[in-house]
Amino acid sequence: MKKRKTIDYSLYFVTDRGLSGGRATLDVVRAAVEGGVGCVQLREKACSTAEFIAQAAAIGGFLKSRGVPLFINDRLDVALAAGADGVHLGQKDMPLAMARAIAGRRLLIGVSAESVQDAVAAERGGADYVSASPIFATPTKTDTAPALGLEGLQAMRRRVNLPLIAIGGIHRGNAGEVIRGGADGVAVVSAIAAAAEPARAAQEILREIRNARQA
Ligand code: TZP
Ligand code: MG
Repeated sequence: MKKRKTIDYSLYFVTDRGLSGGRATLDVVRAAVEGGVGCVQLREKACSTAEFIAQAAAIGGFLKSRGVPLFINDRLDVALAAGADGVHLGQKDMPLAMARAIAGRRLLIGVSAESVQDAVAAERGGADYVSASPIFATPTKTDTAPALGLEGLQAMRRRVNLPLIAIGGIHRGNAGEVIRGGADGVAVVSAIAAAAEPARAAQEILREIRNARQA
């Protein structure tokens, strides 16, 4: 898909081949989409550039047929080469201004914010969404800034109008409180990638998100 007007950030799945128990990333993505995720981010930290592009093209082809956008973690070049919908940049990745100068409006750009200042800068710099990172400490990624907690999330919410997506240690047991804390959506890795039944896991997290919105 290319730049549909509204993106459903409610449940955003970030892939991790190491946590997928030997299952192909495409198969886990299929199940996650069946379970209702509205965004997928392909996150590959170790494979070759050629393999990253091939994976992105294959997963992007499937997602396009489902109207679900594909974001690429870190790598603007891979996102452009594979025709992905967006790129997700951390604070140590390519600066937002450079990424926007290269990609223009061809890519949506999401930025990880580790502080209120990061989030405000991302909004001013023209990001399409901000992810509050990490909300809770998580074994999936240990080289993070200190956990923001729900208070840190609320502080960000007060300062940014962009879609705000919470990541880090989120699962069905705490997704509701994260939404009530001001997040527009939650991003998860292990809660879906490592689940025995990723489709069901996604459905269960979505149910918590919807219940929290109604509360
Ligand atoms: N960025 C901040 S925390 C994190 C990333 C990619 C990992 C989140 O993984 P999990 O398994 O959902 O806690
Ligand atoms: Mg990064």
